[in-house]
Formats: sequence, C-alpha cells, structure tokens
Amino acid sequence: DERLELVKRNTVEIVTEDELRNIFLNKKDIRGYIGFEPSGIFHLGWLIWAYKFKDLVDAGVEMILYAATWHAWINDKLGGNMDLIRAAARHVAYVLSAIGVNMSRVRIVYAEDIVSRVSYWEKVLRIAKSSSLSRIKRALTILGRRADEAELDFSKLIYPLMQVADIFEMDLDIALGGLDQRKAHMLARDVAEKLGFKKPIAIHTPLLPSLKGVSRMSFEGMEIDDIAAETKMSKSKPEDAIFVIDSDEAIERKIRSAYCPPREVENNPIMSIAKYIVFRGEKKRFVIDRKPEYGGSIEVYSYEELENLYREGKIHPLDLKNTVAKELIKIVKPIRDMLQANKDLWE
Ligand code: F2Y
Repeated sequence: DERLELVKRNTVEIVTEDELRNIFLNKKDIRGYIGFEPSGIFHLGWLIWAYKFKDLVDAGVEMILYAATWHAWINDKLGGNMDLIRAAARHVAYVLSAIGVNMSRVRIVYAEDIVSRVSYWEKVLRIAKSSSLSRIKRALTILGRRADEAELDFSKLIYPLMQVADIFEMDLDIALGGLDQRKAHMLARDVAEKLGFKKPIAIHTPLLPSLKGVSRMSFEGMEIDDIAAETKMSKSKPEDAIFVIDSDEAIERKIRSAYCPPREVENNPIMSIAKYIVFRGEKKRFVIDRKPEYGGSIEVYSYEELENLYREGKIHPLDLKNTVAKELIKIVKPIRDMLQANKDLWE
C-alpha cells in the first residue's frame, strides 16, 4: 500500500505496523493527532514531526493538531501566560501551512476545548487508578525535562495522565510524536483495553540531536526514548538549536560551530540534519562544491550515497557543513518569510 509506505518513511518505530496496515485496509475514517506544547519558536527538531504530519494528512488520515496549552502551563512554559501560549500555538499552525500541509483538512483543537468536559477528568482519574506511581514518574520523560526537574511540583505528575486522557477523549486511532513521547503512548496502549478505549497506534519520529552532539556521558542501561530525550535539540539551548526564523547568517554560524566528527555518521548532528531534514528519505540533488585542488565538486542523490562517502572520509566536515547549511537555508527561508508576512497574527 502506497499510503503505508508514505507513513512509514523516516519513522523510528510504529507500534505496531500490523495494526497500521490493518486500519489502512479496513477502516474508512482514520483519526490521528499530534500534540505539542505551544512555547516559543519552532525549531528544526519539530520539523521532523511536521513533515510526518504532512505525510499522514496526504495519506488521507484525519489529523488533529492539538495545542496542549494547559500542559504548557503545567510545564512552566512562557511563564504560564495563557495569551502567550495561545499565540505560540498559532505560530505552529503557520509553520505547518508553510511546509505545505493542507490545513483545510486539519482540525486544530485546543486543550481548553476538552478539559472543559467532566468526561475528560473522569478519564484522567480512571487512568490514574490503573497506573502505578512509579510508572507515571518514569513517564515524565514526555515533559522534555531533566529527571531532577520533572518533579518540581505535583502538577507535573498529572500531565502524563492528561496526555493519555487526550488520546482517549479524542477517540484516536493514531498518536504521532517524537520518540520522547513513547512513554505516554505505551501507557495509553497498556490501559486502553482495560478501560474500554481504543488502543492507539503509535508512530514515533526520530529526535534531532543538539548541535553540540553528545558528551561523553554514559547512557548505559537507559531506554532509547530517555537517551533521545536527553540529547535532543531543544529551544532551551538556543545556540545548539536552529529555529525557523533564524537568518541565513545565523544558520551558517550555528552549523559552522556544530559538532561534526570526520568519518562518523552516528552522533553527528550535521549528518542527522542531512538525513532527516534535507533528504527525508527522498531522492534529491545534493552538491558538495569543492575547488578542483580539493578534488572538485561531488554530487549525490540520496542520503545513503552521502553517508557512504562521508564514512570513507571522502567528504571533509567543513564541505559537508557548507552544503547542509545551503540546503537548510532553502528549506527555512519560505517558512521564515511566511511567518514574517503574518507576524501580527502570532507574535
Ligand atoms: O512535546 C511534548 O512535550 C508533549 N508532551 C506535548 C503534548 C503532546 C500531546 F499529544 C502534551 C499532550 F498532553 C498531548 O496530548
């Protein structure tokens, strides 16, 4: 099935693929969502799920864009100012339309729309009664904070219950998210049957690593989603992230100072950007401009070709950086321009 291939590309995991194939075959109206905490400027890491959101819309899934405004409040975003939080949600909708998401087929839901129902809070409590405290604590990864910050106050323990209740309240077939959202989705799957709700299929996209790369920290014994959450690009470190409003110069500067070990493709944020943002599993022309004395220009047409050459040491990190910056600017510019043109509506 063509739709299945579209939805599968550039994901880290689908839980489960059989279930996904099955609903594509047998269900007419498939409902999915992604939720986000509106909390500031969109960065490259978010573009990965944004492109996947587009794929799902294009595959005919009825997608909800869920602005988790109350969750952003719990998570101390934008000082808990709900007007700012709602403005940040509009900003996200503009970015999605700028990358070509057909917004006429997307429903935007605000947390306010569903937390106003008694049935929602009943679900929160029913989920709580089916979950151990230790499991909820482990699920705090989904707040995107360091473990020691995640329990700053008690409201943060309510958050995972709300995220699972969101899924049940909106009666979703598919929950899309970055790999760091895995614990919420697995909890939802585990309690769904017992509580008589639909068991959501989870689609997880990769997380972009911070431009600084990974320090020599030990990740032994940690789960993949916890590691990914720990090393991801996030807006809390603006110099280690690239934002969709960054100027060409800012993008070039950040890429130039990013970690980019020669011949190494794992733990290389520049290669990750090439893979997940520039190529996205598609074929395209990617030209590494080099002076003849440095071997002349190289053209590749897929990420795999680039990866092989880089591993073999045939591309210097600086040349890779220059091309990735150039390609990235092509992607960011239309988004930046669109946001600029609608500035009064979201800022
Ligand atoms: O990106 C994040 O930190 C998510 N935990 C935000 C989020 C997404 C949802 F889909 C919160 C929610 F409650 C959601 O239902």
